[in-house]
Amino acid sequence: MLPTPVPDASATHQVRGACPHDCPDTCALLTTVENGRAVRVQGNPAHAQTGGVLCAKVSKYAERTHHAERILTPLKRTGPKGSGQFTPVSWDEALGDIAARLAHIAARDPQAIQPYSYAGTMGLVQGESMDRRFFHRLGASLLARTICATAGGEGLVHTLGAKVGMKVEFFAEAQLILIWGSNSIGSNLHFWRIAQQAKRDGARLVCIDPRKSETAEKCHEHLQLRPGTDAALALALMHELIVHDWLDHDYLARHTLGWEPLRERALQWPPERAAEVCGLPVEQIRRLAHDYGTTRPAAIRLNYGVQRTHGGANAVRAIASLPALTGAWRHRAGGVLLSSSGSFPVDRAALQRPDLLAGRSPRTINMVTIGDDLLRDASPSFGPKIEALVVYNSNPVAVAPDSRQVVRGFAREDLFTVVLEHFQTDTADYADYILPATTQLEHWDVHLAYGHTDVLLNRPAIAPQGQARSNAQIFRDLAARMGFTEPCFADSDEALCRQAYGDRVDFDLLLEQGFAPLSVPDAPFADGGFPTPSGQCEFYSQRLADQGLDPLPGYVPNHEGAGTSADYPLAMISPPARNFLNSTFVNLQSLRDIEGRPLLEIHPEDAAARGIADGALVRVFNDRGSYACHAALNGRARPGVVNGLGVWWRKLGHNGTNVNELTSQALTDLGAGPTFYDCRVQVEPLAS
Ligand SMILES: Nc1nc2c(c(=O)[nH]1)N[C@H]1C(S)=C(S)[C@@H](COP(=O)(O)OP(=O)(O)OC[C@H]3O[C@@H](n4cnc5c(=O)[nH]c(N)nc54)[C@H](O)[C@@H]3O)O[C@H]1N2
Ligand SMILES: Nc1nc2c(c(=O)[nH]1)N[C@H]1C(S)=C(S)[C@@H](COP(=O)(O)OP(=O)(O)OC[C@H]3O[C@@H](n4cnc5c(=O)[nH]c(N)nc54)[C@H](O)[C@@H]3O)O[C@H]1N2
Ligand code: SF4
Ligand SMILES: [Mo]
Repeated sequence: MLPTPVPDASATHQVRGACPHDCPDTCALLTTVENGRAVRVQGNPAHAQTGGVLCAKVSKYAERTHHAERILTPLKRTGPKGSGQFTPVSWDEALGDIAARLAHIAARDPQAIQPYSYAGTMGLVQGESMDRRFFHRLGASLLARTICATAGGEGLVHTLGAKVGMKVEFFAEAQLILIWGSNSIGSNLHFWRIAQQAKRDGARLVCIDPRKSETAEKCHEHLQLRPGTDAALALALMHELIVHDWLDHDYLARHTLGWEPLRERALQWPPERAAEVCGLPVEQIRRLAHDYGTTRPAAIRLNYGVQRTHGGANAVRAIASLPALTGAWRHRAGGVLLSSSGSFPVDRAALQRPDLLAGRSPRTINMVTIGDDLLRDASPSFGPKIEALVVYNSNPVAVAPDSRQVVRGFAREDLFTVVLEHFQTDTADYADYILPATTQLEHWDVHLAYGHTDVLLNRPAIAPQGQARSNAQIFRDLAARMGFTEPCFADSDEALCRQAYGDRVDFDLLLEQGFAPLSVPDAPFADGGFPTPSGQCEFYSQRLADQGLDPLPGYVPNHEGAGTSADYPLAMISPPARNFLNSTFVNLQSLRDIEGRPLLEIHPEDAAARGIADGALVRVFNDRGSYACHAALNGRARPGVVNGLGVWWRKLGHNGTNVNELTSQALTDLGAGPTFYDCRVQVEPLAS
């Protein structure tokens, strides 16, 4: 058992922790505590990946934790759903009533109970341990946690074999870096620091992004392609590598599967064809191919922005194939990195205990389609109607696509909804009970990362605020109320921290310094050895062929492609605003002041054609809904594409809407992921 944190009430001291947010950087934190209060949160200089630096958002974490609007007691709804009217109740009353309601539903069919969670915290304890045990034991419906990364994840798994790739630190030694579908300055700041070092050492940086992001404007070159056309670009790069023979024939022969058919396909993609599809100058594609084919070492920082359209997984397959054509993997500063999360030896069975299902196999609901699914009646194919929803680590009313449907679902009077939260979010407004959860400064946790390969430990720096309890504690309490007596429901948060990696990670080292590097080879595929079924980099995937899918990476056009609708001629993407983290931090005045107001970036030509001036209030709309925000003619949008920066709280935006009024529940080619950036709209001025 770990030493219990007893913050010395009088003294000033520092506590080592980990940033809990859904961000590739997973920074090591140092929290300064004075008189039991967190007064400052800083980056731990001892942790190389963090380098003592945090982003602007988490630098405000003390402000967030001690925010006047923190939920500090259980709350019970008193007004109509969505009205946000609640009254404080005791834990005893809240837990007793919730357990009784869940037990009543479970007696008929536990699958009518739906957990809904994502990565509000990425902690393994507060995100995927006692909660899963609870729902497994109950036999509740399972949740496909698809809202972010499954398309790209599947793309990687079907090419490289797992969510693995280059070690991020070696990008510093690359001579060419493609920053592909990533606004690193906004969402992967610590990678950007490494890229800057490479730049100082002479590397060329190329950004591939439909938006002229903060990152794009600081790279040597920006390919401002249409959203969802990356696979076409990657295939054209392959075309040029082939016709100019910038290939590593030895690497192709020894470490790849399906080169012949891929070669044939790529030869159908001359740069002229891709230029047409991507909306890029053909010369720019030729030059990129030349640079990629002739520069050593060449590295690709691919990120999830590339996989939020219909063909997202195929785009990732195509891009992840490139380093095997040139043999870039031979060098530790060559290859591709989308995610490193597959490197972490997490013992998920120990944490989540799927054995508690005891032979039952409940249905799985896709979190992307929660809008439609909440409105579905019982049927043989769907199963029971969803009668209860338990939401934690997520704010679906703000972040899930097609909000109008999501709101209709959450507004159902016959739906019993429990929300574990720090704040009264858009989702919490629809709860029957809101339960106060601890923040990262108040609980134990242990972390993996998806942008580096160090395990981090989070110690609580301060006591739980008000009556807040950790997620794990809340599910432990609910389990007790439901009469679940298995010993695993007694495991403490500290015990769960240890179970996450068992003896695969040195826990004493974690206790001592707060982080522990995994031992991962510097150049993981220098000599092949991909974790695919064939051990090769699989251009051709037999597993995909067996499912009747295209076994080769291909260009899959957007659901809402160019010319599909005269009424909605503009493509819209909705990448994150830099000072918010998805919908987290939107309620922090200091950060909201930096972002100003909800924006739609639009190209001056598209604005002029509609009589829209910079700063004007506009209505953005399609058949799904209508969103009011301000036009920004700031040079970041390309013609034909508008950027609706996300993800504002609906109640803090204009007319109680946000950009997800417009996005659809359509899914990606693989991984059943969302297609937030595959969306067509029209824009018109709105009289204020
Ligand atoms: N500040 C901040 N940081 C964050 C987040 C945040 O909300 N705010 N969110 C976190 C989370 S959950 C995630 S998943 C990551 C997301 O971070 P990333 O993985 O980087 O993904 P996005 O921010 O969605 O998009 C990155 C870039 O891709 C561009 N893009 C959009 N469509 C396309 C396309 O079709 N092709 C190409 N090539 N580019 C495209 C966008 O314009 C954007 O500049 O960041 C994490 N970090
Ligand atoms: N239009 C559009 N929509 C998007 C995106 C986009 O780019 N454009 N990005 C998508 C992506 S990539 C993602 S990952 C999703 C993210 O969507 P979500 O996972 O819902 O992320 P957040 O909006 O950050 O909400 C997380 C919530 O968890 C709460 N929370 C944090 N820690 C804890 C804790 O310890 N306990 C409890 N109980 N609660 C906690 C926070 O207060 C916050 O309200 O959004 C998606 N939605
Ligand atoms: S950069 Fe990412 S990991 Fe680091 S503090 Fe900010 S949100 Fe957390
Ligand atoms: Mo995400």
